[in-house]
Amino acid sequence: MRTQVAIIGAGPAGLLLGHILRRAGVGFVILEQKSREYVLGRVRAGVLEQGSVDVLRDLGLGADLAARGLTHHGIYLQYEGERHHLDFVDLVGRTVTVYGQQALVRHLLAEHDRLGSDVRFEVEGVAPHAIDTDAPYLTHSGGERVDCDIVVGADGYHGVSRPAIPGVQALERSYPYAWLGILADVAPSTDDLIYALHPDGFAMHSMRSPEVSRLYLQVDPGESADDWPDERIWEALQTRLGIPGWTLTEGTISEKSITPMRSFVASTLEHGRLFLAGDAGHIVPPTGAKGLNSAIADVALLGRSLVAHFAGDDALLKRYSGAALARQWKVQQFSQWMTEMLHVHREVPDEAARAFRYRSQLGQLEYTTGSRHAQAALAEQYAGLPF
Ligand code: FAS
Ligand code: PHB
Repeated sequence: MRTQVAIIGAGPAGLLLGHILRRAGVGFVILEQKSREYVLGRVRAGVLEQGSVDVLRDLGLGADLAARGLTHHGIYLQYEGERHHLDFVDLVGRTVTVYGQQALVRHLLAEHDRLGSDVRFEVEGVAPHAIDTDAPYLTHSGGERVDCDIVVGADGYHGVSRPAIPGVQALERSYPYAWLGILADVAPSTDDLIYALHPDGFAMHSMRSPEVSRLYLQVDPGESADDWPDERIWEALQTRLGIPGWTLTEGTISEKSITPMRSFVASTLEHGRLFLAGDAGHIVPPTGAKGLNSAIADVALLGRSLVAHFAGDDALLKRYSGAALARQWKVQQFSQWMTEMLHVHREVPDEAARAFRYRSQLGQLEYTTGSRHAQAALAEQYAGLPF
């Protein structure tokens, strides 16, 4: 078959890019290795920056957001039994919206189905070819060849597109902890998200709806969800999130998963006619709620660039990789700062050094919650830098 843009991956990046191209009348196909059910079943990110909400609304995807999205005016930072609210509207005039990645993927896929987009699931062995010529193409185990003008790798951290770039480097670091995330069928016990540093470890209270809570616990990287029966999870959440006069209401846990913590940025998001977007090009630890938002930021820029390309103007496309990576490195430093401030660093071997590190983190939190300037800097980055 022949099309204009061949997209590898039907995660949020691939599906949103397809939506942008379709609105501009640019032909595309999306090839996804997993099943539709698997893609729809993944529970991941939960918070959209103001810029992401604006992009989705401008693309006609605002109805579901308006119906399900929960507008939040800020977050709580908690440490040493104190909970401090940062009011983003007061600080920087912006809000964030709690809207699960699952809801976004579901809505995007429903739109593609409604409009008859060519989104194919369970396509194995996808491989890009001739990406440094003006006639790139994909092949896959089904024996088909997909000729196209542009290939987009929206295939995540473990995809095939980044390795197809000769000499691409991955600048990365890992963290000595992971997150155990749960979905619980219980109304959230808080209005805004709570990020808590506790001597036992980090904990966070988020949500998906007025009836469903999303909570996270810092665990050691080698642990599995099997090591954490429900009782142990709730006991740890009560310990790490509890403060006098506040109750964490428990409920049935419907989903449990462990997310490793890593930071990674590819040295380039392009090679010839191949462009990377989303996790294929970069990963952040979820503490700053930037993974999904970075994918949306990439795709908003790449989509506009590709539409201009097919209209005969390559100026934006030539700038895509540099512009997307410049924004990503600002996101990386914020995610790293939030992560290192809010997690217990048990990996530090020496007890005195460990105690110093923890007390220094408390100093960061005390300064941040005590300074309007520091709060504004956090708010500006959490609510989202300009696209
Ligand atoms: P995705 O990984 O979502 O999608 C890539 C798609 O490409 C997948 O469907 C995959 O099956 C497909 N694919 C891969 N290789 C392929 C091949 N060879 N052929 C065809 N298809 C292929 N972010 C947050 O902000 N907050 C969070 O709490 C959070 N939690 C996360 C938990 C987990 C377990 C993971 C993995 C990520 C989490 N993230 C979180 C980040 C996450 O939301 C990503 O940023 C987001 O999914 C990025 O979207 P995509 O770039 O589309 O990549
Ligand atoms: C979530 O709701 O899944 C979520 C929220 C904020 C984060 C990470 C995850 O920083």
